[in-house]
Amino acid sequence: MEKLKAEGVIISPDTERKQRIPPGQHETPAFPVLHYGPVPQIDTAEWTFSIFGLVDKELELSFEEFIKLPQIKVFSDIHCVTSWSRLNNLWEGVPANAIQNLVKIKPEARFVIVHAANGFTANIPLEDFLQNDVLFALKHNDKPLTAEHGGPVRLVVPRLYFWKSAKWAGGIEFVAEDRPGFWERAGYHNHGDPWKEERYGR
Ligand SMILES: Nc1nc2c(c(=O)[nH]1)N[C@H]1C(S)=C(S)[C@@H](COP(=O)(O)O)O[C@H]1N2
Ligand SMILES: [Mo]
Repeated sequence: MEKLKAEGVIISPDTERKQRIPPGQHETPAFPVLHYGPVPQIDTAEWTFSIFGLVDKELELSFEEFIKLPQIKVFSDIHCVTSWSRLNNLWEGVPANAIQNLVKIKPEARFVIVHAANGFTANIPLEDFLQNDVLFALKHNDKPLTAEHGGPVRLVVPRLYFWKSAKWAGGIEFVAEDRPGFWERAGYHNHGDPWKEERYGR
């Protein structure tokens, strides 16, 4: 951990808890693959990232433009609501809060809707989205994200259950009123804090 810090890696605060496994979870060394529907095969030449909704000027970036943005490394734990936790993940990609340097987010914006392949969405309070350990990951443990795990680009929100970490991300929308996403409409909790066991229901 000290070595990572010295290298400038952002340490997600939950990894520094004495007890790292939240209530009702168990640790697994595996990296299960979990999502609804087929794995989309995304050609980076065609991939775009859209920033829209409550911003001063909507923006669309190509993959080439996206990977030129400043990048960070984040060390975090994964907590899936189905009860597995995978510790010690190193992610690399574009910090979510860097979006603020690209567009001006209007003061009415209170939630972020992450848009992903096949119409998948996840809703996240703006405050949670702008934490310094949230990123659009391009790499996991020093290797490009595989398609199964959400490549080329997935969101990672370390402090919430992993269903908020939308794979195959293609854009974000800023909204004033909350709009429950795919798993939230299917009965998952609207917020999803693993330390409060916000698993199902509101
Ligand atoms: N686009 C998309 N992203 C998604 C999902 C999904 O169904 N579609 N499922 C979520 C859920 S429930 C989990 S547990 C994690 C699993 O990520 P992994 O397959 O890399 O372990 O992805 C999340 N992101
Ligand atoms: Mo999940």
